[in-house]
Amino acid sequence: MYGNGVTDDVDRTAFRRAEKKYKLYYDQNSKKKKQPRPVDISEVLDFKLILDTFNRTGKTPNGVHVLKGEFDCPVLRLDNRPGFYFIPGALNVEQQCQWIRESLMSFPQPPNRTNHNAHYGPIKDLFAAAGEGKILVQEEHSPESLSNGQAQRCKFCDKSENVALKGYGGSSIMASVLLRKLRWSTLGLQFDWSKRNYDVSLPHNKIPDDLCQLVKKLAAPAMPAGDEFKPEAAIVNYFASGDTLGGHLDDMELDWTKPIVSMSLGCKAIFLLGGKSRDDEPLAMFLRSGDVVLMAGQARECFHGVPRIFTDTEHSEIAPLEKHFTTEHDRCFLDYIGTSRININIRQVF
Ligand SMILES: O=C(O)CCC(=O)C(=O)O
Repeated sequence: MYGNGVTDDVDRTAFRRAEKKYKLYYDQNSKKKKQPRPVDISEVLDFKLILDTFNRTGKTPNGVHVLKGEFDCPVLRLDNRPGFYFIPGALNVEQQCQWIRESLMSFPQPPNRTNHNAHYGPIKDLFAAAGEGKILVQEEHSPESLSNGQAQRCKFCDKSENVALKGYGGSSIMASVLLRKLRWSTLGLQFDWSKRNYDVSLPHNKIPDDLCQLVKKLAAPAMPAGDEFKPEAAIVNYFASGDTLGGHLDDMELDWTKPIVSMSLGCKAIFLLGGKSRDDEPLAMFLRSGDVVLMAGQARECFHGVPRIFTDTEHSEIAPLEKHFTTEHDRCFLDYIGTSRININIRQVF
């Protein structure tokens, strides 16, 4: 799904054309300054607006329904995408802040793996090290690198200390650079991207209890009657400006009647929900901080992806987070999320 996630031929499929339509491109103006190319969002579904209108008038667009009363928040569903549910603003701002903190401080901690593992081995305390201006030093010929198959052994150093350590033949990189390049971390059962499967032999911690409790509740509208969701694995996606997630299916879980529970945090994004073929015209919709999407049953067979996040202040819609991350200690979270998006998607694997 990452890297070469978009495998179809350029522009051949409806999904690929939609990705290109919404992707961030830059134009150069006469003063040779890069400007984001304007994007046509007139066809992007806005479930927040649909819900606001429903609350005022009792009306929804054709094919959109609001399930109200049965769950903690109103849940929207679409006639033409059975198994897909959208819960606008399912997480309040305190919950959003909590999961942003966790996504940055604890979720990337070993034994959870991140995209950096393959190159640098396990990295502890990346977010704190980035805030302290530390440098990650790779020791290329350490005994560990030979015995456990990791490419390198890494540790953080203060900048001054690093000058001396570099002399031993390692290379170094700012922790802040690695933080900006953090693309995913995995919780619970660890997903092996190279084999596109869960590797149950890898050491892992259970999904934290408070996340499990929350997700069980959120999953309820998409669950088979009388059944309870079991959160066993999660993938946390980190998006910086210009990052995209190519069209893909999540098909490595055993029972597709169980939903994937997908929580959005930070900057607003466009999500594409296609059909069973990349040739099916995808629906584009906005995802804002606090929105939750459920994909179960037939929706599990639908291609989906994220072609765009909006990091500019006019469109990112993170003002509620700015009001909450106010203390000196919280400044670092706001600095990150002000130009980033985090997605936590939780799965029942078996
Ligand atoms: O970022 C999102 O909202 C979608 C994430 C997703 O599709 C995935 O990780 O499989």
